[in-house]
Amino acid sequence: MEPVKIKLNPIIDFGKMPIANAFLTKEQFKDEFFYDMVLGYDPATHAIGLVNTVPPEHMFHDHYAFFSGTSRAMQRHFRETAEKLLPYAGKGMVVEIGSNDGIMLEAWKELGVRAIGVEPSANVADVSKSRGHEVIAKFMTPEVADEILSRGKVSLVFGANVSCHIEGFREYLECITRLIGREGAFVFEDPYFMDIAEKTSYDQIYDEHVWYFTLSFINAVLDPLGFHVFDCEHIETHGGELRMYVGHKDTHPVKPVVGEWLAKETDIPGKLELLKTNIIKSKIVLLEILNRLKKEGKRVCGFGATSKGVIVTNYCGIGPELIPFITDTTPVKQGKYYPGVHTPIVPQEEFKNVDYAFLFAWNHFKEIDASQDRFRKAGGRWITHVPTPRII
Ligand code: JHZ
Repeated sequence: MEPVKIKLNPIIDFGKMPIANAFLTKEQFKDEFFYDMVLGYDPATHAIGLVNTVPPEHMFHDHYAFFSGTSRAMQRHFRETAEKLLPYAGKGMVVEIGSNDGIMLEAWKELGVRAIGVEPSANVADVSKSRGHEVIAKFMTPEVADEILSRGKVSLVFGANVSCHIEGFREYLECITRLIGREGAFVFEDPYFMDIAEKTSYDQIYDEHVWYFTLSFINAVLDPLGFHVFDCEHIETHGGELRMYVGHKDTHPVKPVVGEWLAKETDIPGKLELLKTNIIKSKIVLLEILNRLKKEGKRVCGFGATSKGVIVTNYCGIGPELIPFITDTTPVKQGKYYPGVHTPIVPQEEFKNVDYAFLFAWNHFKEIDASQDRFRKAGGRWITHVPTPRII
């Protein structure tokens, strides 16, 4: 069968955006990289993705700023996921694409399963190597697939928040289907387009996220390869994701739940149009809130220097005049400036004497709220823009 061809028609134009994980020093302001961020749709395959992409080497390198292990809740999530997927680990190896600092490799190790990580961002890969994990610090390519297969049989390939980053998605799935063969499984979880549309969580759209997945799109790419999604489940991480299970059509019969989710994926063009309108509304209401707080002389800061917050601040034009600083627990982000708007980032210890904190890390709300009792008790209030801008 002919491999699938994807042609994205522009739908939502966000204007110029910086690289979301490129935290800057003052000296780097003048050389900052911007691109036109436009979301597109292909009616033939239901692909939703970025019309203009940033070369991967600009985003994933030896000074990558996102460390998965910064959230306790995510550590628990990956441990529970490994336990759940244990039956798929079979007698072969597990391969994790985008293994970052080894948060999940650690879980496999504890379960006594051999797992190999593939992680092109050398600095985060080094953290996991230093913990004794087997990691190939490269992008996933046919050569890397050969290298893995030379080390042993693969039962399970897993990827969390990485598959949507890969521009050559068809070639990527070709590598993965070769790794798992007719018997193995590929399980991946990424932000689900239906959640983004429902929650107006437009801040999931940024340079690293080349694709916004639906089941319909994944099946369109897999079909010519002889594979399909045979199971899926909705999970709450990162604001709502669909975990999909991929296997060969002859060996993995489709479970009814897949049909149930597919049935919800109707009128994607209509949902994109609604998203476009809601994003504009969201910006207006958010700016009203922040401008009112400024007039009232309230002290506001940002909480969590996330990739997502880079989109909210740049798209809405929220600079240090509205949010003077952002706190974050990640050492490599501290002392740097937020991409595009150049808001200073400070350690979380400096989260004090604040009336309102904008949750750039809204997806970790439960964990954050539970850890910031003092802020709450002192009368502090959270601001969020998901699903609509409001003070919590
Ligand atoms: P968080 C990144 O997105 C990039 P980001 C990537 N493209 C992706 O898909 C997701 O991750 C998975 C800080 N924090 O997880 C730590 C606190 O300061 O929402 C992080 O910098 N205090 C790979 O960046 C940030 O917030 C806290 O109490 O949008 C969270 O980033 C907690 C819990 C976090 O991912």
